[in-house]
Amino acid sequence: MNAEMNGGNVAAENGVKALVRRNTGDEKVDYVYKVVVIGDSAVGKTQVLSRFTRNEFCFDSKSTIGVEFQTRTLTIKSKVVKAQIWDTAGQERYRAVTSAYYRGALGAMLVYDITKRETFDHVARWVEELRDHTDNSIVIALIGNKADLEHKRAVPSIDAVEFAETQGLYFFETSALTGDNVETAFFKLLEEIYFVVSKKSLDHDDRKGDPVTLQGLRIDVDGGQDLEISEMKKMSSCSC
Ligand SMILES: Nc1nc2c(ncn2[C@@H]2O[C@H](COP(=O)(O)OP(=O)(O)OP(=O)(O)O)[C@@H](O)[C@H]2O)c(=O)[nH]1
Ligand SMILES: [Mg+2]
Repeated sequence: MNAEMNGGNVAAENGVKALVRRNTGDEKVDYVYKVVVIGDSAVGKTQVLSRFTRNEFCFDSKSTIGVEFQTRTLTIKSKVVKAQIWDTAGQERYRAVTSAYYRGALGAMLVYDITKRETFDHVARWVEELRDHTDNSIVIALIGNKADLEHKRAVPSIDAVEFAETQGLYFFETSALTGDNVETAFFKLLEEIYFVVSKKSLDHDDRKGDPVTLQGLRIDVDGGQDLEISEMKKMSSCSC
């Protein structure tokens, strides 16, 4: 298990300030945000993630087994934010990991396939599961993926817009294949997480003595390789 998973997870749980040291030299990371990607099998979760973190796409993507995460570091409002994005199988039979998977998540990408109506019909169930296992301040983006397959569309955008509005979700249609909107969706999600975390910190400042742990905790993670793709990936099939 890598250093980030041992020490960084604490940071991810609360979006607290973290200093992650690497063997290759010191790199300051202000925040580590854990984001989970969920949705039915084959909607393109792994490929959306792969597009965002590595700018890669694979046509022959295999179903994910187990859990893996990938990271990408970016700057939001002059802060260095490391997005730690978790991916798992949409298939029921692999979904025994639920609580551990959701623990500490500040954001979620809920993906469906615009060409498969049933993947959209299941979205309400996924939202329920998220609400059951995460903090109610979690930021959720509903993602209609495979937007390049317009000729096969089975879910009108308006249906998703209405659902997103009633549930308070952000909504984007993306294509992992062409890359359309993938960056926009992740950036929006991460920026909103930044605002939520900042607001919580401010609220905490206003209520002195409240034992909220969001502020003032600095974590030093020494040594070890800071793997960009989790060790667990080794246990799972390749995404390609
Ligand atoms: N045309 C098109 N195909 C896509 C897109 N995204 C993913 N795919 C294809 O859809 C299939 C499933 O993609 P995955 O990313 O493996 O799906 P998943 O949601 O991770 O599936 P599980 O791991 O089983 O839960 C693969 O054949 C991908 O190449 C997209 O935006 N457009
Ligand atoms: Mg997958």
